[in-house]
Amino acid sequence: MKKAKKQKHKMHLEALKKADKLLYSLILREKERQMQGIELIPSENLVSEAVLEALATVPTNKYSEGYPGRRYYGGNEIIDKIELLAIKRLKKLFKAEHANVQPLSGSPANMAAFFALMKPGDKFMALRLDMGGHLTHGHKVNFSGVLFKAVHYAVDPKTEMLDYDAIEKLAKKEKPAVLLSGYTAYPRAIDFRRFKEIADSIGAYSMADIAHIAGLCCAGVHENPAPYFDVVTTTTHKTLRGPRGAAIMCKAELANAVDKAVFPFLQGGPHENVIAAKAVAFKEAMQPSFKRYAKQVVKNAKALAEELAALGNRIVSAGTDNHLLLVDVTSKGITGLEAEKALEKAGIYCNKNTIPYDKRSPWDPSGIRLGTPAATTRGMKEGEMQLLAYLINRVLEKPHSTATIKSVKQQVQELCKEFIFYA
Ligand code: DSN
Repeated sequence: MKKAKKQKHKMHLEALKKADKLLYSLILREKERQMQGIELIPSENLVSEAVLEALATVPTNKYSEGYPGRRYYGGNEIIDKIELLAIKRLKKLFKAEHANVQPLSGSPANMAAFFALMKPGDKFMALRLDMGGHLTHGHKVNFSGVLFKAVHYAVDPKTEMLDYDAIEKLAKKEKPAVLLSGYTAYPRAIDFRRFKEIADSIGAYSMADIAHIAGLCCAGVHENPAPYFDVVTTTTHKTLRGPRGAAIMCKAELANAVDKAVFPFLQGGPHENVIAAKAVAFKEAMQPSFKRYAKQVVKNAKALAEELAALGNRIVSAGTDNHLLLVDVTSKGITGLEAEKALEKAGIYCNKNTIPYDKRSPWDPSGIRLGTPAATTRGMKEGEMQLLAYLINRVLEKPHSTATIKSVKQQVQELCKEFIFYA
């Protein structure tokens, strides 16, 4: 296999090493775990040294409740410039009319978006959690299912893909205030234009949660709903490859409602060091190298899915169009939990996941979810994905064999040595 160029990003921890040896050693161990294993959890990625540096800077010291030019504290002249820069870059990146970069994470971003568009008790429509939706898309244990009335659509039982005609029929019957698209474990392209048409036909707000695919959307690898949807929420740390956090984009006429829902309704002081790091990541995502990265993420996911299928694994929906795939591991006679644990021992990280119409429980479902954003950031390509598929398959076939796990772990570590990202 052709060796890829090594990429090395540094972590600057000299003061921490002196001040707190225990914490320093734990952080170092976590870095080693990340470098000596393969991260295939599709919602994770590896940020650049520039993003790491921005995170560890003095805006963390500042209170800045409010928005640029309208703060409840003095001393925000420079902070305003940082936040305005992040907003400007995010709007440009996604061709959005308005952006709020303060949401601390994906769940509060969705909560703020819902409260900008609905009152408690109002109805919205989204995909079921066990078919790829998210907890905040109306699950009964989550605020979204407790405070609002959620109606769920499903994927087609045969194709395991969205059935837009069925969604339209349900939307016309239920007349939700918000039609939500965008998912957390759906491996196929989303027809956002069709969702917008359906929402318009019933006078509903169109909302997309593009947390997983944001990096693909802004790079033009996936349809970007931000220019024409009413509201789009995203996290910043998945395919977008920024710091942990989130953002909301919306039409200009909803700007006030969205901003008010983030602050003062939901959040207090924004984390301005994280907003600075978001601004760095947005700039990185504008570069031609990021477009190449996003294309490679998808090529890698396809290569991984195809090779796993060739080795006899059932891939949900028979493939992938984005950065993730779902493997029905019951096709190998094991469960999702067993697969996750065995792969973890071999240094391959993924998460157990339900598959559509799963007969098993979410705690030990039938599938695993694999994704390529982090491995692609390390520089891996289709050849490495084929090798990974072979290694994953070996573990899935003998999840209880110590010898197999040991041998796979050795091969994983050999591979990782060629793709060190953090020095
Ligand atoms: N936890 C994220 C994921 O793994 O998809 C969603 O919130």
